[in-house]
Amino acid sequence: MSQIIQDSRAVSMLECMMLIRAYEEKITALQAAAGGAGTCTSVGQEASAVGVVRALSTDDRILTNHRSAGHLLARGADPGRLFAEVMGRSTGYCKGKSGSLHISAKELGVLLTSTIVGGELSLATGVALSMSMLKQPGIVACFFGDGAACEGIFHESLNLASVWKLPILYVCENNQWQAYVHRKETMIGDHVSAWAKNYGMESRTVDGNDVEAVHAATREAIARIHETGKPYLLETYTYRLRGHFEPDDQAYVAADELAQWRERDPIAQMQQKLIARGEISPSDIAQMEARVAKTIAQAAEFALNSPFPAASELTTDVYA
Ligand SMILES: Cc1ncc(C[n+]2csc(CCOP(=O)(O)OP(=O)(O)O)c2C)c(N)n1
Repeated sequence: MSQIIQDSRAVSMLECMMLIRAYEEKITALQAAAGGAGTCTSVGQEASAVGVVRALSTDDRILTNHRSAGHLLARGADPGRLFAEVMGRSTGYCKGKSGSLHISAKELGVLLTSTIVGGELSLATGVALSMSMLKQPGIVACFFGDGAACEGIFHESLNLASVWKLPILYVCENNQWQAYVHRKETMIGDHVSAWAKNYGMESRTVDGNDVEAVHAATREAIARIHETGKPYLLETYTYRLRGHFEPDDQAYVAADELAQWRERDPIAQMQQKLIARGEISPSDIAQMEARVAKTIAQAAEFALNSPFPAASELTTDVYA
């Protein structure tokens, strides 16, 4: 049963990050074994997903991009239904018709996953406009990458959101990569947050590999949105540890840069931090790992045993 999770205790956030990592490692392994095309993973970005999503309320809406598994799982998505969706099974969130790139889960308030880079930016702005006009509670959280921020749609969306004073949290996950191109080749400066000023918008960059820092910054950002009635841009500075789209040997990635960011793996960092603070022990981590492994194994089993949609379903639930 899917449910929105709002537990922001450090240990719970760590276990959620571990679940996301295990989910993505399993889906890439299953796809590699089947020899099929893979997904865009968010390995390395788990702290950003969990830190932000666990700060949202049940009224808030989420729109995201092609690297969405972390956002969905942090929101409480059922990993079995997620596996099923990516494997094209009828028990998936969209009856197996969206794959990993277009999942929506209305019951979780996740309205859209967009593989049109930047597409979520204008749609999220539209959703916030509608919520504002209908006087609905809550805000919109919109996740996008540094590549999307380099597109015109980012600037148009921020401009209008500021002019219209929309309740929206733009979350730029600056993972340094734009498909196979390093952001330094396409982006001026290091931080997307600096651009928000031009649109009269408050913004901040936070260490995207520190889940507690992301969580605290998100809570502050949301408080500012409620206080000012205006949008806010939060940049989580992080790194994409796997390739753009599986399979991907990352041959184009500088080995020393990758090694440096692997040293800052958000999950290992959080485990060490909580052990140092005496909040958990190595044996607690082993138990968490076992729990997560069991959940993921059962979820994959559920999906693998689920049927594909019938051919007669081909044109139902599809809009074009
Ligand atoms: C409008 C559009 N242009 C190009 C692509 C091809 N494409 C898919 S992902 C991607 C890179 C996106 O980079 P970023 O927004 O930083 O997100 P990240 O993949 O790093 O999470 C590109 C160019 C696309 N899907 N849509």
